[in-house]
Amino acid sequence: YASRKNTRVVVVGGGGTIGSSTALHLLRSGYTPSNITILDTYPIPSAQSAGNDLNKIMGVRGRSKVDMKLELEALDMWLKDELFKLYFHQTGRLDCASSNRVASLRQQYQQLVDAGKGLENSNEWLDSEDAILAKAPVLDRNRIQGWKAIYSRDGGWLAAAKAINAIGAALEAAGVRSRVSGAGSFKRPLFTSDGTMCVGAETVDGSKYYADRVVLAGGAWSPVLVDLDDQCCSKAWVYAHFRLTAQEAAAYKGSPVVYNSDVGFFFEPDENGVIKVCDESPGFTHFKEHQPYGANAPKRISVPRSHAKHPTDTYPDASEKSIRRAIDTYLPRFNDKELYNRTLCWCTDTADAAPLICEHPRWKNFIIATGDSGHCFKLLPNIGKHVVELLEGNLADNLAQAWRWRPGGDTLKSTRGAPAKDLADMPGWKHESVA
Ligand code: FSA
Repeated sequence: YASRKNTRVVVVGGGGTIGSSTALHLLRSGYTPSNITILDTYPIPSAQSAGNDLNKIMGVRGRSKVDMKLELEALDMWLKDELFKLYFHQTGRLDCASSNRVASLRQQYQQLVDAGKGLENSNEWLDSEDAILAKAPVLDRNRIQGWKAIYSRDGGWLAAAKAINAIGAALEAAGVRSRVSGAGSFKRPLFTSDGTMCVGAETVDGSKYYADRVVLAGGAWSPVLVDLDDQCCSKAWVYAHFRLTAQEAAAYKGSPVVYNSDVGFFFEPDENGVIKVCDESPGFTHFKEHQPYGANAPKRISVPRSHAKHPTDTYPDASEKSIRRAIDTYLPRFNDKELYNRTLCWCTDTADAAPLICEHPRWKNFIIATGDSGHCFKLLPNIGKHVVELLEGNLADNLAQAWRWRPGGDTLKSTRGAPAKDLADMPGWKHESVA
């Protein structure tokens, strides 16, 4: 194995969450900056990345042992790492449930307490409306009747695009090579003449980048670029924004992130008084006939359609209803606010909601790093460290096992409440711009 100094790595999707983190950890591990090449259609933070967002949720949920370990490691970095700590707003996080969902929320709380990581110190079970209102006085008592909640003091929100941007600045300052547009858009891997070993990547403008390792961190575009044997199904989730006056915003400053799987979630206003609201849904697919590299014929694939390329697209009429419902539940005094920047945001789901991070089974040195399943932004500070471990052949067994190549299973439903619906059946979102 060549030394870190001499190993060349191409990161496809280097402008997004997993890709930028990978490039950062290559740099921090002593790889020579000019031997690291990040390719992306857009400059970092890539306008097509789900991470290119006002905010994302931070919290330790610990659904599995592996998740718990990664989330705790990430938390430590969000709190202490000089590059990341500016972007963590530790407002706390409220995970709420009512009626038939209370039992599973209670179980989630017990799991946190039983993990043996001291999480009983940062998590609190809130058994009444009063207890919930004490943590989030901005909520309306009439709208939270019968709710219970977990309050996590170590949760909050992440200034997502700003954090990726900070990685981009660090990469650029160090001299990491970056290519965008046609020169940054992946077309295919390059191989040795026997076709078994990847030696680089070609982009749509015909440029060829030779490397010892190629990492495909294409997010929701990964299954479009390379045949992943149906292990990832890309889906869109939705959000919208509205603006508060300075006076209105003051009361919401420091409010925890409030989440309820029947409703959605919202964040405290940013420094400009902007609140982002999300509904919760199983996501929307966008199936098309498409032939990713490595497939021997076209197949049905959910192909993202980005807001960056289609800025006049919004979201389905049904989403307007569910976003309005979330506002009415959480922020009823703002029911009449005008919404703007209604957007589809693309992630890619695996069947079991664990990422897909492994070497391609037939293409040596071609590494897949995708399948975030909507839960990886919180791992921005550390996910790339483990991609580098994989590159170097020393990824921990439990991570390698969770992230292995594993065809089969239902990616359309994944671990969500229902299978995704297709955007073809959801009117209202598609708006062709008039040039
Ligand atoms: O702490 C978390 O993992 C938040 S997930 C946030 C979310 O919006 C999901 O609720 C949604 O279903 C989708 O996966 C995108 O991410």
